[in-house]
This record gives sequence, C-alpha cells and structure tokens, in this order.
Amino acid sequence: MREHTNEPYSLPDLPDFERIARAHAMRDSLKQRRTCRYFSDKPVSREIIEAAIEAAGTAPSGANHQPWHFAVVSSLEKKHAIREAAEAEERAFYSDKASGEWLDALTPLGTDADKPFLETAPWLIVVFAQRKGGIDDDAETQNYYVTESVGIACGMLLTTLHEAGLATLTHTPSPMGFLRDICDRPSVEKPLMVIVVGHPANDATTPVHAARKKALSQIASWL
Ligand code: IYR
Repeated sequence: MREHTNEPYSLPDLPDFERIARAHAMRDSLKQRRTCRYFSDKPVSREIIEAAIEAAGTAPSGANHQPWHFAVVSSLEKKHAIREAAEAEERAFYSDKASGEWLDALTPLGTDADKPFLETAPWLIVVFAQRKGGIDDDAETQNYYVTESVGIACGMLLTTLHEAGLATLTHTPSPMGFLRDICDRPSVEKPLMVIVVGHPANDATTPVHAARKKALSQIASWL
C-alpha cells in the first residue's frame, strides 16, 4: 500500500501590520536589485555562496525531487574556459543567429558578445536541471516540472545573494552544452543558466531600460 506521514506545520502568529511591513521591506529591497554586468575581482566568502545555495535548495519542486545541481566555479582556469566557450557562442549569436527583432530588443540593454565578467567575478554558479535522479540522486528516477522547479530555486538564490549585499547576473549563453563538459556533469543534466556573483565594479552602471518595471496594475488582475 502507498502510504505517507504528515507532521505539524505552523507559522508565527504575527500581527497584520508586521506582515505588511515585512512584505513591503522585502519588495523595497528587491526593487534595488539590478542585473550587474560590471564586476570587481574583490573576493566574496564561500560561506555566503554556500548559504545561498542552501536557501535555493529549499525551493518547492516536482514531487520534492529537487532536480537541481549547482556547479560552483572559482578557479581561474575554469572561469577562463567558460568565458572562451561562452564568447564563441555569443559571437555566433550576435553576428548571425539572432533575428533582427531580437537584436533590437537587446539594444536598450547594450549587451554584446564580450563577457569579461565571466573571469572577473569571484564566483560563477552554473545551474543544472536534472531530468532524472529523484530525491536519492540515482540518475534514473524520473523528475517532474524540472524547469519550473529549477527556475524557482534560481529566484531564491538570486534573492538570497541580493539580501547578502552581492551583485548578480543571470547569463544564458546559447547553446550551452559546453557547460556540461567544463563542469563535468552527466548527460541527464541540462545547463540552465550561469549566475555570476560578486561585487559591482567601482564604475559599474546598469541600463536605464532595466529599471523600467511594469506596474502592479499591469501585471496583476483580481478576480
Ligand atoms: N545570451 C546573450 C544574449 C542575451 C539575450 C537576452 I533575451 C538577454 O536578456 C540578454 C542577453 C548574452 O548573454 O549576451
């Protein structure tokens, strides 16, 4: 027979004003987050990265299979290899693969094929989505809602790193199969994104376009 057990669950009984204040505080903090493309080489303690990955690892996931792997890269050799391979893909993307419409959409962000931050920033977290593995990581058990689950985990990772006072960048070279080879990951895993982590360079800037967020009335409907 298929069985399950439950355990008690509760949350602190806060007054409503406290809940509202916390929600506002978190919103206001996240409003300060920007995708940063100019990093300094100032070190970041590994403890912060470990805690942020543990935070990401609490994300809800399909059947609680936790279908993610975070390959944490800090060695100069690996960062160099990732930069070289990513820039090769990006050059192909910007020079002929991307449609005119896509390039137009990227113009206000000012991105191009040069990715020096992949070497400058102290940490690259390469996020892999596991098609199979289950909770015991057996590489065989089917996983479910993999992209959704790993996407949520990435959001929690970015949120934790921002709250820790660090700059982040989600980088998605395409195609990114090379990340599997460089990080020595199995074929059941699909690289999803590289999360670049560090301190902003002293002269860092961010595109004005990126600060333009949709209003609540545009992104929500109340039924
Ligand atoms: N992956 C490329 C292109 C790129 C695509 C989108 I959509 C962006 O929002 C930003 C960049 C790059 O990293 O430059």
